[in-house]
Amino acid sequence: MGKSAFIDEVEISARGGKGGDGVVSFLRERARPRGGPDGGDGGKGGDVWLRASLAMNTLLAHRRLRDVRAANGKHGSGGKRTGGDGEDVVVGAPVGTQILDSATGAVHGDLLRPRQRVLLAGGGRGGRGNAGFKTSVNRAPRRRTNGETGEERRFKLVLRLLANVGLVGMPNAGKSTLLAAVSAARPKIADYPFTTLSPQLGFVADEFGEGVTVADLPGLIRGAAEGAGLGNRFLRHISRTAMLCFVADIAGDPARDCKALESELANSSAADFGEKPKMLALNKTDLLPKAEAEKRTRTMRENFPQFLFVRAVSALTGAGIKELAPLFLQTRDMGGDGDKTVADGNDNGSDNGNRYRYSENKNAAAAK
Ligand SMILES: Nc1nc2c(ncn2[C@@H]2O[C@H](COP(=O)(O)OP(=O)(O)OP(=O)(O)O)[C@@H](O)[C@H]2O)c(=O)[nH]1
Ligand SMILES: [Mg+2]
Repeated sequence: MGKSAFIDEVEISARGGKGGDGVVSFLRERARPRGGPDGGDGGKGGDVWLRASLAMNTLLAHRRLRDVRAANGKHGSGGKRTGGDGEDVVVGAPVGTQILDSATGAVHGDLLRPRQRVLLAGGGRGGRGNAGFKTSVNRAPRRRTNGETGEERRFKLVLRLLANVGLVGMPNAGKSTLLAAVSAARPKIADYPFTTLSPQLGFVADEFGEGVTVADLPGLIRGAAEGAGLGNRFLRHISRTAMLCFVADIAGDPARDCKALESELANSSAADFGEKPKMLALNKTDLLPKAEAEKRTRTMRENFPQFLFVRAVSALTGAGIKELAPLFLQTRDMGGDGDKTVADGNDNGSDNGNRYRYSENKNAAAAK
């Protein structure tokens, strides 16, 4: 998917249908010349809904929508017939879409689970026909009311992908290769920086086919938080992950890379990444002699106690990758918004605090 196809912010306006009018009508039959009022009520105007779909991962299609209108209700008719309701319009949107009121910026809704629906604009109520105004003192009312207009509102839709784990790293660190190695996802991989132009999702499954989603982001560079490169624009897509996995080239300067990544996250306005659990995958071990790779891994573990886990892997050869998957799967039990991730179908909504089944790094809790 090219950069242009990944749209994660759009404005749309939604208008509910107008309610149908009530009508004035009197029963006229040869046998019953004064049959009384029988004007029916108008039908309700249709609603406009947004509905979460797993099949979408961009708001591209919504750019062309702009104005979404539901159908008007039908007018009532004689014989006390109520007009039909206007049809609802249901617009699909990716899971993770936030709905903000354009005028106030307030959060109107958040699509967190597949098939969840949020009402954007309600249809107007139908008017009342004169049949409904009949009383003991007024047996032939000529009163009726018009249908109400539907709600009209403007929203900003903002996509924040929901994933359990977010991969962050410098360009070329091997994030996409890692995603391909742990999941069935087939992101573009190439030997130049900024191969990945938009977030990609992969699914890591356990032996029962249940699992977690992993988001692969475009590479971050120094100054990303200030808007340099592509990374900054996409940081919000990992703002709701349960855990971040830093990916660094072990054959390069992983300590420098990790520090740079941390400062970019610290300066980002997308979220408070300081609070987020982090782990580190030292990638490309195949480029170093085994002893050297082990030594560097130890050093990194000592110097970066904030990482819950430090693992040496080779996304290319697959070394160490099997051991990575369980660490990713662990995030199912972690607190935070990651719990709300239901792309894996694990929608139990449980929230039993922030806990890790285990952490190899005793200092991790204390260090930040
Ligand atoms: N030797 C070796 N090369 C690797 C490994 N993992 C990835 N590479 C190579 O590194 C290059 C970059 O890999 P990508 O997966 O595209 O890196 P990325 O971090 O996704 O890069 P961007 O999307 O540009 O940020 C490719 O040529 C990969 O084949 C590894 O474990 N060992
Ligand atoms: Mg990539």
